[in-house]
Amino acid sequence: MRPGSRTCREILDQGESWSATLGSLEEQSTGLRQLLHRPHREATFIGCGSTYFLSLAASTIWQAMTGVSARALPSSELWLFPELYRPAQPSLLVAVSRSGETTETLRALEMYRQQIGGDSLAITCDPASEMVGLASSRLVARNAAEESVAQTRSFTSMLLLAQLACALAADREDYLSQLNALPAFFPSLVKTYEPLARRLARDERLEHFVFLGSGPRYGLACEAMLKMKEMSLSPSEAFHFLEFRHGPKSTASKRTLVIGLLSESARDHEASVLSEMRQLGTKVLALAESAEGLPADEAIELRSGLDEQANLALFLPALQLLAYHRAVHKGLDPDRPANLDAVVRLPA
Ligand code: F1P
Repeated sequence: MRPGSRTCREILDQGESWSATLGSLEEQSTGLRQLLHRPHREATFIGCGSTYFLSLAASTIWQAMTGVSARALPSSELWLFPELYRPAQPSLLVAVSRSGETTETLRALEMYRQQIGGDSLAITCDPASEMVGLASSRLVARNAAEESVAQTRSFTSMLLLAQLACALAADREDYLSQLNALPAFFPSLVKTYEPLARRLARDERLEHFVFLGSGPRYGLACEAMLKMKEMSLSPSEAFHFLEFRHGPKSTASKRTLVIGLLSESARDHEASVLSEMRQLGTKVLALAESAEGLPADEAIELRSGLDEQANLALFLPALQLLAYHRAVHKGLDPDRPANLDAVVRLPA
């Protein structure tokens, strides 16, 4: 089997996972609406690695949609330091895990049930996982689990589930229909930008990758950074857009590719960071609804016309392909990242 062939297929099949997952909401939402409509004072999203980054993105959307205070934590923080993170009651815990078997997430959920006692929702790809048995309710992504270690289609499909939960909690039919529009944009996005991802991945002048995002796009920037690290073992970092000026820019050089995931509402402020980085000699790849007027060497235009809180999943496929092609170009096998297991299970 060609190195990386599984990962490549999983990235390219992603649109089908989105359609299947979105299409399953009706059947999955019985009972869930009731749970999500309870008057929670706080929501806490937890996960590990990719699913922690997903939690970062989802918690900002939750707060914006519902007006209920929401935050994201690595599962280990909630498990090991419950007194530091005790949520206001009544509260909702949203545990996100592809496998539903990661020890830290299971321990955090158990601790939450025993010591805090609020509602909980599991978002996963595995309906038979231990996490599903521990939570009060569940949302399961369809056709989204991977054979590969690195999360690609599972990440975006579980992100969609978290966004669907936000729409249900806030009774936002308009947001639901925007989410349902996403799969239609996938094929042309991948077709148009796969060659760009491959070309940039093969550019040997580039050896440092910096991913920038604000709001929910910060979580996506972190996830894109993790893909680059896991698959291609390349030095990569993620920052909130404007934070990059506060120290990290000292590492910027002509060997750096700055990848900006632009919002609509803070676009001008974010663009000025990109412009500054170009002046420092970095190469800039901008991802935005439209690239018109952006200071970028290369651009990926989403052209979805969707709200900036709805179009999130569209930012990731090209960046997953960038990491995949970089790995293959370096002679690595993205299906088998170095030193990694698909699930981290800690001894009892
Ligand atoms: C979380 C995770 C993955 C990562 C790694 C180990 O798994 O951190 O994001 O790629 O291989 O596990 P899960 O709890 O979402 O199953």
